[in-house]
Amino acid sequence: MTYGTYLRKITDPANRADPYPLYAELRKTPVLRDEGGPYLVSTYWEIHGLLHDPRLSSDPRNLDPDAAAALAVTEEADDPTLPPSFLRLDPPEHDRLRRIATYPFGPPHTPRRIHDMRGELARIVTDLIDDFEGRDRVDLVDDFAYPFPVTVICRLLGVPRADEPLFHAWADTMLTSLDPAAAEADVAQRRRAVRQARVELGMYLSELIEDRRRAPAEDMLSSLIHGDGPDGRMSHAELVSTAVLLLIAGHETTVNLIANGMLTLLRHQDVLKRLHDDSRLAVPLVEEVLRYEPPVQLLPHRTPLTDIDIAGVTIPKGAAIWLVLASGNRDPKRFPDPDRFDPDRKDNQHLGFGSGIHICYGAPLARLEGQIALAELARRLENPRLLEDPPPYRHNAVLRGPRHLPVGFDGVRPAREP
Ligand code: PIM
Repeated sequence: MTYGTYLRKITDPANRADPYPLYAELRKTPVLRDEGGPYLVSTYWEIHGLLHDPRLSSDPRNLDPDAAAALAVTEEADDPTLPPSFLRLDPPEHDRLRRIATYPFGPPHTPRRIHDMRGELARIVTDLIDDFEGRDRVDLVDDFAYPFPVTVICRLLGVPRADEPLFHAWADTMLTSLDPAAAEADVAQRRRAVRQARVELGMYLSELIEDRRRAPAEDMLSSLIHGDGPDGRMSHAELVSTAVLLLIAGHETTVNLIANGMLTLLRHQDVLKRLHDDSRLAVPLVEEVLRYEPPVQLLPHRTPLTDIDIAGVTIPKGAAIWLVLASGNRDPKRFPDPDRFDPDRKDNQHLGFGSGIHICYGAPLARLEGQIALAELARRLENPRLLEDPPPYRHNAVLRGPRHLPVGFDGVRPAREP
């Protein structure tokens, strides 16, 4: 598969800080065949329709060989040691695994799991901001937006926080499979690296799962191993794949939600001031950040199980489809004045968490993490300001966010009494 002009532009680092004019151009052709490459879908209702269409598969094994050839992600599908995670499976396998993973994570079986973490999340945030005292500038990515969700997902799953340097390196390598530019560079070499990283992370988590089998603890891995619902238990290999997914997803996306959120607030000081005065604004604000600057910009490698007619185009079975969520979020046919950042927006049914059966499993946790993080930063930092605008961005065009976010401030207000 080749990448056409548009994918080249989307992945061009020069467009990373502001890809939105490019998306506006894309929307002139809602379903666009990118010069022999993937079909790019960029308008809200077309993306929404496809996300709810059972003819669209998330399993890369359904891509025709041409479309699959350039995708390092097919490593996950080909890996003989580990089955694909539910992110890359269709019903009924997807539904069974996601349901089992939901028992220890949320309603109806564990309705208070995330709610009960509120105090713990607030303490982690307080400690990180306390460490800013005596400084007049920080990197909000390295000093806050990254360590916060990592600490949370480690505690939730039961992964030792001290092992972060180890799994961070594997996670980074695996995420290059989502980077269209990287996938084009040296496909064979990249596939090997991605497969190797996934195998090593899998072996690491497999050992941890064996430990918990012998000695259960109060964490999600233990619940997944020992819990028994109407769907039964996962096999050991399914458990490992699920743990790989949750660990990576839980720590590589919320960092961008928090960093994109702070960047947007620092560019809209009136909204920052409102949040400082009333932390309840954090709830609609996080939804607007998810619309305006979504951490997952596009969903690559979906494919039709049969020819699909949409917006006057026939997308053939097996073709690669890329759903540009961030473009749908700026579609004026769905959101009035879409390029305006407006936390008071009504009817904000954004695509930041996707939609349909694959809608973000971690959304309740991501929302709470985003709300607490942004509210506390707004409350405690005195006169915060951007030191670099735009900040330097990560290479990845799919999981988009600043690599660093240098912020200056005049002081740190005291923490709230616990
Ligand atoms: N990661 C965490 N939530 C969603 C993701 C994701 C979605 C699509 C591609 C890559 C990662």
